[in-house]
Amino acid sequence: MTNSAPAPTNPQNGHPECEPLGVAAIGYAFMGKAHSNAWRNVASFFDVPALEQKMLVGRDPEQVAEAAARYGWAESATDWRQVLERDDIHIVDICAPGWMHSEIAIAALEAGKHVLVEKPLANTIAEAEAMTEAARAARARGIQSMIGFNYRRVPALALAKELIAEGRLGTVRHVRAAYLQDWLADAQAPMTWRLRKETAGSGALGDIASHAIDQIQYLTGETILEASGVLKTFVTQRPGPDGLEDVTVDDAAWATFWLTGDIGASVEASRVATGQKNSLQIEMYGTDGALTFNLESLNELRFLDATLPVREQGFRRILVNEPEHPYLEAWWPQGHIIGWEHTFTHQIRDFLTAVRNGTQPSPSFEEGLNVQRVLDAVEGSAKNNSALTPVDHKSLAMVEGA
Ligand code: SOE
Repeated sequence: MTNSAPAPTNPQNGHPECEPLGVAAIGYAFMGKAHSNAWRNVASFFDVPALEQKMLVGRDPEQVAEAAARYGWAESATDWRQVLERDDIHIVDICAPGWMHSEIAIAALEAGKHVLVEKPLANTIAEAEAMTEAARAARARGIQSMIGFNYRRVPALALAKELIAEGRLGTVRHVRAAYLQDWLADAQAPMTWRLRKETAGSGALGDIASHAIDQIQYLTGETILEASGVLKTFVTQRPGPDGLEDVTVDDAAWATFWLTGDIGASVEASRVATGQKNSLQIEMYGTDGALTFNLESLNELRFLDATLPVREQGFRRILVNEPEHPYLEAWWPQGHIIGWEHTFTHQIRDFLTAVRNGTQPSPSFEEGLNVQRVLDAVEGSAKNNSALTPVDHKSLAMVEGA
């Protein structure tokens, strides 16, 4: 920042927000790498507060040091508590496995750090509730928090949200979503933390159905009230470092939902869907139109306008790559498409904008807790022979409290 530029003021706590904002990330594997790339690039494309990548934290000292050097972090550490002691670190980005989210997030918020955390919010409802309470208390002190449902930042899905909000689908009645991967189709695929309940919370349900559930509620603006579900573990043991280990989470999940607004929805999630690599499919059907999307062609949205004469109707492919589409003015000339990693850059752009303006970024921890409650209802239903199960929102104020 130049000396002449005024430091941005945080209207909620009245203190000038320090610039550059110091950032630390916890975790350097898949998500840590994706987030690091976004922290490194965001200021090259978007107007965001000045930031510095201060510290990357991970368990293995050599690997985290190597990752820090490669991903542009000034320092590395093996204990996340070091981050809390640093006055020059203002933002903590939690990319560690789910079982670590609540302890780190609550401690960071209490230490006055803004927090971004990967989805799902936590492994249990109790943890997610404690995080949400901590986020509320911190918000009152001008400290912001956000959960990383990055697919909200796919331009085609952000456009879908705009079209639905403008009423181009009329009354939405029916939603279908599927999130299909195949990295566990091979029974010899090794054990990882993602396959243990104590570290991951659940399997395909929390890891990928959570994205579909978030999208259904985000796109429609409605809330899931009831769920019924089935969970299945097809490969019950997998090779670990010390021999075969029990898999304690689901390989696949099926759920049907009923939402406010009288919308019916279904979600399928699988990590054993042979041939499907990372296919998040969403279909929405309304009285006046329909939309379809597939993450494997993420620059495209298909839209059918049912208000046209029937003989002219048909799904149109919109190449969502024009400067007037969400986020795209910042990137390349039209038609020079973007990819999956850009969603994380958009997410950090939105998070930093909210931090600068002293406003609550979305999705909030309340929204993360809401998804957690839906996941919990699906698990409860699956244990109870797919019985229709109310989503225990406690009160809808909890959902709307962001
Ligand atoms: C990140 O958004 C994420 O949800 C990962 O955590 C999943 O494992 C991935 O496969 C989909 O994206």
